[in-house]
Amino acid sequence: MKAHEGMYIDGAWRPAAGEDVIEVVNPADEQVIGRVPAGTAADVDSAVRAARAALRAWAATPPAERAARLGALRDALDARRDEIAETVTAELGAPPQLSRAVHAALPIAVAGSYAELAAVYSFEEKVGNSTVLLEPVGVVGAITPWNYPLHQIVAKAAPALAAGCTVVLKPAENTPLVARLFAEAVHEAGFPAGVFNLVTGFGPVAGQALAEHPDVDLVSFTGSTAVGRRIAAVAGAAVKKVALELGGKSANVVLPSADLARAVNVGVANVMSNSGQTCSAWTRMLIHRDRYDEAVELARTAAAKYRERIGPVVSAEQRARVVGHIEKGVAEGARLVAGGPEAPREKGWFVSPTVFADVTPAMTIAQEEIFGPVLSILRYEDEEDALRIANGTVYGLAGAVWAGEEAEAVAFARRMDTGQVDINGGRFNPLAPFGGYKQSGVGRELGSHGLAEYLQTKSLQF
Ligand code: TXE
Repeated sequence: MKAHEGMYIDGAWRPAAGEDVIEVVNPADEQVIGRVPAGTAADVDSAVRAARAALRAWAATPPAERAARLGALRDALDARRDEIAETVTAELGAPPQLSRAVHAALPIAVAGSYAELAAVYSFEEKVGNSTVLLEPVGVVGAITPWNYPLHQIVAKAAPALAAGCTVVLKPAENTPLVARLFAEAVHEAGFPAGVFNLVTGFGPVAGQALAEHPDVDLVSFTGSTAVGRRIAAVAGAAVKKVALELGGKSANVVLPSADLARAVNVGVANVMSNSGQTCSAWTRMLIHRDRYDEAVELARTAAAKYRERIGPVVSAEQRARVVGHIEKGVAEGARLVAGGPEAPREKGWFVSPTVFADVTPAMTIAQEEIFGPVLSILRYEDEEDALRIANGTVYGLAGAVWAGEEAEAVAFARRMDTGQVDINGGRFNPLAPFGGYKQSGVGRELGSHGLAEYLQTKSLQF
């Protein structure tokens, strides 16, 4: 098998229908590191057929057995921990430490959480004289981005499989190698043939074919708002279910009583991590006018620490997009206090850790997702002003509030139009639902809320 070593369909690696390949490039040095098939509608169709054929038996498999397979998947991923980290470093450009601590560790934890959840989840409820059965939605088409390549896959595939759905995955074209590792782990974990299928390919070809396929019952998509809108329109026309996890422009609200140095340092780290390619990143830092200058100085110093440490962004295209936003920030009158549009290295798609001060809420850099290491610091007058600014974008994915007392931060967080808020720093919880208010998306991922997305109800009346 060549062209290029096939796709995982119906329990085996099978040759692609066509000859086209995707060249995978290391963003840090622009070298080609691998090739995978560029799947077409024919490959998607084979995968969807396999998923459909496997559905009834998998849906009828006792949850305890589904949980056991997920536990084996978690272990198979764990056994590949180093390989996963190395692969993500190679195809995303993430620094090795980040790859180990986040890109490998997080999805292993999430797979483990669904192994546990599937074992205890109640797939039947009593409501008065009715029994409500929670049944799998059916064949899931999962379309994932490159920013946390394995996490995005596991955050969809694990709850779908736990629910009893079967899956066809179309991962991002920039990061298909870790998706292949995932398919190997699924195979090793002993899932029946057809329960999970992988089709690599480009978005407008393989992705579109999957979203449009009439035999897909639910499309779960994470990516750009533009593509999300298109998928929602296609799904809407076919009355197909969708889950969408789209962009963000999250506010990091530092209330006057907060520990300013800690809030700013953690805030800068949050934006620079993964070179800013995080949908939930706190890209707008909101500071009270009395502490504004001090905060800007702290942010300038903090950003400098990332100059040597930061990885590249994923592609030349992404770099051009980020640089375009930085140039727009300058043109619209924001004050550059760190970084800027110039390429810091000759090779690789690097962007300097960039901080803008004197950003006003109407500026493009305060409204649009940049998806690069760019922080905007905005000034607010009082709490009401801070709330207006925080809620003043089309997005509502995440955010943060810092205050001297937790209760004060929580009171503010209750008024934010957003799906997740970190209180005085917060800590990642794989069981907490993640997803957007407003145009940041539809549906939730992770934990039992993430599992519920893949279930539909049937009421038996007695
Ligand atoms: O996303 P795309 P891109 C945002 C971020 C970034 C921008 C562009 O702001 O700068 O999107 O990134 C598949 N039908 N996010 O261009 O194109 C594609 O193959 C079906 C936010 O990489 O949306 C990939 O698998 N599928 C974000 C996936 O969609 C299609 C993460 C995402 O790619 C398709 C990534 C089509 N017509 C980017 N076109 C987040 N929310 O985390 C593309 N795809």
